[in-house]
Amino acid sequence: MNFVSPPEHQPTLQNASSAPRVRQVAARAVEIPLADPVKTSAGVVATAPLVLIDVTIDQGLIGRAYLFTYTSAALGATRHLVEAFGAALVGAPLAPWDLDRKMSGQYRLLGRTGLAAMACAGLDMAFWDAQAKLHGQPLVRHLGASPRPIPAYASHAMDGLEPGCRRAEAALRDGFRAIKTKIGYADLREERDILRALRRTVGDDVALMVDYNQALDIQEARRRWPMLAEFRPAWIEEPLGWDDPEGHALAKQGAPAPIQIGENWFGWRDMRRALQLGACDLAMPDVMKIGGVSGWLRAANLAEQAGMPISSHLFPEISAHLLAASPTAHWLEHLDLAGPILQNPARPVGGHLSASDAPGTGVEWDEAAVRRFLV
Ligand code: SMN
Ligand code: MG
Repeated sequence: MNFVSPPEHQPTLQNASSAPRVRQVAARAVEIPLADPVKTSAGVVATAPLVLIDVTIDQGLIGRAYLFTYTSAALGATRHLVEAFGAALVGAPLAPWDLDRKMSGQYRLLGRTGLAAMACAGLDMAFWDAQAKLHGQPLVRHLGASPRPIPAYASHAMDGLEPGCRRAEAALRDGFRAIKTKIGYADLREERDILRALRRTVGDDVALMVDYNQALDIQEARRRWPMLAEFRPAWIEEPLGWDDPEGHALAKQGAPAPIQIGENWFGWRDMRRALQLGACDLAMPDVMKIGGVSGWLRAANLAEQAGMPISSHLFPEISAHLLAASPTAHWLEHLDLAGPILQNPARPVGGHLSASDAPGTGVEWDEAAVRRFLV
């Protein structure tokens, strides 16, 4: 498929001289113990290391966003990059598309990937938050869409048989009609028994997504496909390495369910390459790694060109805005990492999450809680 590269959006129409300017960028590091550690085939994520970003523009208005660094080992470096990259933008007009292009140019030699990409994306999300607040609009309305309930799934982990079934029962009681479990157990029979118990627990009408977190190679994937068919998964997520679109295209042949990837795409070009290679049936960019709001909008454009459903990865607060503005919106992942330090944590109702109708993204810190978790 020949994709038309998403337009490098024209500079915002507002006259740069009239636009408020970026005055200060602050980044704080917190680490929040998780009530439910995220057990994956790649290890256990027991805490949420987050970088909290505050971008102050003229008139004292503050744009906010957070980044999730997966491991505390990456927390300090990411916080430093946000502050260093932010300092280089002080004095620039608040125009998110222009600032996105500026960051891409400034760090072209470094390479906008990895922690550098994450830092740029965090600033981008904060710029868009500030821009929407400046216009007194929720981000979704600032993007030209209306808030609406987005179907959300409860994102669970490699919880084992009994704990996994108990979590699934609790999610059903909370109104979810879709649940993701992480798999990649060493023993295929153990994996089969756990999925059998989960499917029996949730019944046939609840969507059951499975996430291998890159655990398999192509031979093992083909070995597990017949077993998986029994459980009719809604999707099979990241069976192979995130950076193996060719392998995913092979694994997709004969797979018993749609292949879902995207959380590890750094920027829209990774996504375009995967789609051109036929690597997946579904796309789930991570708003941080794909490049913030600017990156997401490019990704949503690519998904629409390909007629591919697009789902979110983490970051439920901002994702509820972005999916409502995405033509092929699919599922919102509900896995609450930042809730303990937010004034208004994302709380799905009846298995759906609507964007906050407060100006911006609705991300506002609970400062007393932030102080408790500061690193
Ligand atoms: C995931 C989420 C959070 C931490 C590690 C892994 C996962 C997902 O890949 O899709 O939720
Ligand atoms: Mg995943």
